[in-house]
Amino acid sequence: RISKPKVVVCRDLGPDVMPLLTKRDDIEVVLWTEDRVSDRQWLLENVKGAVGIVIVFSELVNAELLDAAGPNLKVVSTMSVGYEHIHVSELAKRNIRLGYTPDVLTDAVADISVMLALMAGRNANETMGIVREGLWPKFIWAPFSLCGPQLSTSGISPSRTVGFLGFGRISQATLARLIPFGVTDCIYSSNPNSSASSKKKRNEKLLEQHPQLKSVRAVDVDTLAQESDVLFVLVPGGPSTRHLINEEFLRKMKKHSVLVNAGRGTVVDSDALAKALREKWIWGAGIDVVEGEPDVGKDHPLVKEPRCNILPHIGSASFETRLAMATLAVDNCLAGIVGQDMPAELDVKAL
Ligand code: 8YV
Repeated sequence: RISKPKVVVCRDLGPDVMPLLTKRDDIEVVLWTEDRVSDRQWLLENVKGAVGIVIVFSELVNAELLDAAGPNLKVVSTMSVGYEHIHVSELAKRNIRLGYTPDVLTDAVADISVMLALMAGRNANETMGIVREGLWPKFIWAPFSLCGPQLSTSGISPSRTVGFLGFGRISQATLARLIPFGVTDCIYSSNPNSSASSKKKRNEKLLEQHPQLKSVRAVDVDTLAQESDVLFVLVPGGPSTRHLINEEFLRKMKKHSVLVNAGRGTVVDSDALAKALREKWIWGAGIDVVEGEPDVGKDHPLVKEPRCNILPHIGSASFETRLAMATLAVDNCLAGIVGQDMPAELDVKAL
């Protein structure tokens, strides 16, 4: 009996997507079921001989895993736009292709970024705590109690400058959502390798797309810290962006500013952020990703800060988006194992 090419799938992708793999008779599908998920050893044993792996963002794809798979492996397909968990140089060395899931999650993550900005500015976590703990009946109302800085700027409040650390698809979709709030000024710090002329072109295009915008500027990191009223961290992560938001950065931010991180946890130094909130260097934070997640228990320094609004990495967690991501991850894998163009491939040799 000739064995069929094996594809290892590192999570049940649900009843709409799994059949795209399991109904095929030209591949063998090995599913890493939820009860085995923390069992790396099982994965290392079962990945042996696979031609493709469909993986999620919480699984490390390193030399150990690739060696365990062996020389048949053609494709790693991650159900994520981020690739911090993937040692891309190890893939490049072995000529293994990488599929990922950009675009389909842009709207969902931009939605949640705006939600976090509103939650952080208007003290959602802190004030919901009052209700949750049964303290509302005893609460003595005063005109300025529980207030926070307003995001909308229509006449009664000064114009807000929104800043973006990283200015890719999700940042630009977030900006578009903020324009109806009256935001007119945008600053960003992005890829140091992109040229001044390409930034200029991008800025002009954005001003044309959004006539209400008065200015879009590429700035250095210091200016970003000093001028942002709301700062969105939307960079991919990895060693080059690790702890870009540290104590020094946070000390430069405005007292009424809000920090949102829906990119990668490693970009923000958690201890520094907890200190910034505790000592009121900034107003609040809205974060969907935390360094060291999911080990974020009740005693985590950020969980203890009432002005820190934390979500457990649900930026892309809408039914529509996860369905599109899972489908794209499978399509990438199926195309890659037979050497075809993948719908969304990252060039591992260029990264
Ligand atoms: C998901 C993400 O939670 O796409 C990413 O990079 O971090 C999130 O969309 C994750 O990808 C699910 O695997």
